[in-house]
Amino acid sequence: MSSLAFNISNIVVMGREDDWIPYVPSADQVDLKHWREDSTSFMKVVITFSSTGYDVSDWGTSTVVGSSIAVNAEIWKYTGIVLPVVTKKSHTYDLGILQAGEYLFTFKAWGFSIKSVTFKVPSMVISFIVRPNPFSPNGDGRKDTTTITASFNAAVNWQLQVRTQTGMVLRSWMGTGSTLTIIWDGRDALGVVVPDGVYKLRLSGSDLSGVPFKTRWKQVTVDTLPPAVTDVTVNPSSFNPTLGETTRINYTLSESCYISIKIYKSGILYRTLLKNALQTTASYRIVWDGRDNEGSIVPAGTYRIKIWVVDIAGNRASPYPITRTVTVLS
Ligand SMILES: [Ca+2]
Ligand SMILES: [Ca+2]
Repeated sequence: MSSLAFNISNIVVMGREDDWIPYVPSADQVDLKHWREDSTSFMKVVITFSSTGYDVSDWGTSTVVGSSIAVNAEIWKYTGIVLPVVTKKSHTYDLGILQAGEYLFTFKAWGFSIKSVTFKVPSMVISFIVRPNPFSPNGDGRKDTTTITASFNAAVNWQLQVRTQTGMVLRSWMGTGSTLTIIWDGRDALGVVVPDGVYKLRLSGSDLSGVPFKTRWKQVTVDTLPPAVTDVTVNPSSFNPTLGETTRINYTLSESCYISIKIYKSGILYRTLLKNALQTTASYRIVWDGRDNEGSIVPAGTYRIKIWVVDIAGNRASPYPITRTVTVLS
């Protein structure tokens, strides 16, 4: 718009003094609107101009001092010929995650306060994390507990519950503060480890003046069942890589797992085919071309293929590793 105005003035009004001068809008030209997306606050500023001869070269960045937020924009007016068309220019400021409270937002131009608006940020959950998930409270030393952490934008009285899918409360904790860390050992209130399954975590509470914050939910999975690895075959059981032959390692997984497959001879590692690869429930065929990790064809002999399978909750398939042999011919 401004370049159009510039062209018009140059062509139509030869020799006229054209310039951009600082401009300070009036309050009724400025519209301020606050909203939140999740826990992040935004402020949209819309300025209405009476013609095309205005520009905002810099919207400024928001500065927060206590409960006051200010932005300072640089706005220009063109002194040449312009089109008398109402134009709007807008910008949205990301105010970030604000502590609970009431805020005064002031829009300034060239250091002059133009318009202010107040808005409230209620207390709320900022983060709610459960990790590891799934976990396996079976006492084998791997992922036996899960850690639930949460943070709030104010000190709150919180309550955390573990519930069944049908809403029965199995375990609960409460406290006061702006963060929480709970290590759940998979036991209910009576100390009994809950059965495998998917449970609901419910985080609720209120700020210190009693105003409740929005309740948040998360799912957590208890899985103590080791994965089943079936139909483990190596086909063919002998092959000659110097002739371009390969062999295939086949297996079927009962659930999503991390898989490592390594090939050894006399205890020496020759080839890593998979290393902690995440694979979903399916049948797999992994090809070995008879080469080592450097790409050279391995010496003839009998090799051991070791397959380590662990599910996401840390349960290991038995045996660990699963072993098969294959003969390399030359
Ligand atoms: Ca475990
Ligand atoms: Ca499992």
